[in-house]
Amino acid sequence: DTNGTPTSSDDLAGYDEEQIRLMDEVCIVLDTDDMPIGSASKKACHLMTNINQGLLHRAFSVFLFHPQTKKLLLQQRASEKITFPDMWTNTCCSHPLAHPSETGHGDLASNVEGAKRAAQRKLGHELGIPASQVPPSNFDFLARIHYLAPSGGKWGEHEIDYILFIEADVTLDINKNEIQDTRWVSPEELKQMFKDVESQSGKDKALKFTPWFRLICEGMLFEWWDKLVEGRLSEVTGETQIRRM
Ligand code: DMA
Ligand code: MN
Repeated sequence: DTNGTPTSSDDLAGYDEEQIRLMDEVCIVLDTDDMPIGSASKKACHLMTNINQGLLHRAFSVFLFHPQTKKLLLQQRASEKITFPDMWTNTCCSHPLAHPSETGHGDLASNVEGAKRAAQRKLGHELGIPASQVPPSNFDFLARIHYLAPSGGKWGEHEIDYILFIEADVTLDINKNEIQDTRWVSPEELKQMFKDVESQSGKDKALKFTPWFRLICEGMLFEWWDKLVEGRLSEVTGETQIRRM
């Protein structure tokens, strides 16, 4: 690993082989102002021992809406995922890689361009969406959130997350190593899902939705979704300050 971020060879014992391989991806390490200060493996970035030392990396979260119905596409993460397995979440999340095409040059506009390219790449990898259906120029950048969330004991997230919206008519070919289920929801249907989770007794409520999706839903999602439905999304895009959540 770069940046002297320690990992141990047995951290990944027992996990899915393909998900172990993906832990070698190289993430962009940030200061708290979202300035790149280095790079480190996905594995190093998601170990709580490193996060507790302040290690922070860049991520993106895509919210994909159907152009006619304005429904949002949700996914349920595969059991194979090392972090936050089996949880329901927004359409697609991952990390812009520490490569020239996805890192940007330190200014927000070029960072956003890198995040959009990463989003197009991962919509292909996770959901099988052809790149031509989600060109980078069709995404809208809403805002950045800085949050920290543990996933069980050893693993967790500590990210500055670029939130991207896109309306697209898509064909899906689900990668079962990443995703076990998908669902298109209206705002009312999503609110009902949250209620259903809360009324379940004897189950661990906190384990049903990913923490970042919860934060975005509790914060801004429904307001932004209304704007999208009204055709007025441009009123809320391009936020420059980082939201600390
Ligand atoms: C990481 O998502 C990004 C956020 C915003 C949590 P992920 O765990 O789905 O990443 P990947 O698909 O690369 O494993
Ligand atoms: Mn992450």
